[in-house]
Amino acid sequence: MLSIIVNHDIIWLHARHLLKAEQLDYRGSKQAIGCRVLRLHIVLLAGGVGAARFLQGLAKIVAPGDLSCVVNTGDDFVLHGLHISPDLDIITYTLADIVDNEKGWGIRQDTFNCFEALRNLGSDEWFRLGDKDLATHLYRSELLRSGLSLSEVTVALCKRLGVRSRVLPMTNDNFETWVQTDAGWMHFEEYYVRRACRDEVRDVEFRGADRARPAPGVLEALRDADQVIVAPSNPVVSIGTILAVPGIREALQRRKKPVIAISPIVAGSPLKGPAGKFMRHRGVEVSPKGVAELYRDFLDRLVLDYADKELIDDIASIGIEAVATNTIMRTTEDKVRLAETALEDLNR
Ligand code: FO1
Repeated sequence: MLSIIVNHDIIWLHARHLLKAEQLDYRGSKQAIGCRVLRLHIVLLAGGVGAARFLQGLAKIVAPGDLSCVVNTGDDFVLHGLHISPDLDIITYTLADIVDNEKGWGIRQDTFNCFEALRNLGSDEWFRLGDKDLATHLYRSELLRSGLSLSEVTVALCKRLGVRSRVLPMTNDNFETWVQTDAGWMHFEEYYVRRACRDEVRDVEFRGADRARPAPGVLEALRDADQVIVAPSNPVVSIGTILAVPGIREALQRRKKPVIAISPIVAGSPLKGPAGKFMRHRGVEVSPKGVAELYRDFLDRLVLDYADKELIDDIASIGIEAVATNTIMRTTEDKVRLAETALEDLNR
């Protein structure tokens, strides 16, 4: 056994031949001790904050070059003429290890001078763009205006931020999630941030879905991955959007290798956010069983919380194996353990 000290982390690698330059800054953890280093390709279907928390664990046990994230862009919108991609940024900042862990979005220790100045000018600001985050949006919007696609801009941003995993927008085409409440139709971010998810959901539309094409590399990644993991994100408006891009759901259905999901619902409530309201609107129960039903045509295995272990047989009755573990991610150790559970199929 060989030990290497990298950035004060001690990583034990079983196999010397795996000691390649690309792994030297791969953030090993105590959980990696005694584990083999995975060399298989993993694809994560990801929304925003919930996915990012899970990704923090996954990125500690999968080398950057072996990990791709297919990210929801249904939350994208234009603000002050800038293209905002909330979930792409949360995932990119997480992989760059600059995400604000307290908020779950934005850049750690960012300031909000521009946001405050706009408010002082009387602007009706409701979406808090930090100053450094604003630079990301200026950079992205300028590159988009120069003719680059969202995928190409994301590659450029990842490169600048030192992210070596692949971050793939689900589509480069216009796709927006709109929500109808008693207050009328509104963009998802307006529902989520401005109205703080307080209204009941009357209807949901994925505008542009029928014309959207998967971004380059998405279908190939889903076809070739040794394992696809569906993050503990909102199954309707974070993962459901990805599945609504024509061709993506079918690519998952065609897979021979496993697709695993982590339930974002524990004991009848979402870990975070309005997933319950959206699942009720979809007519499924707010439970891991409801999650399994939404994914039943492509899912092999569902990881649920110990609190829901009595649902395991019920979920087996719709043809999906369920395993119970602790899915509440408070510490880094919790996140790594959950990622290890999601990868257990690879050891079978
Ligand atoms: N979430 C909020 O609750 N309030 C905000 O002001 C806010 C700003 C923001 C800026 C950039 C960014 O990338 C994300 C931001 N988020 C904010 C998070 C975002 O609205 C949600 O996490 C997702 O869209 C839902 O997945």
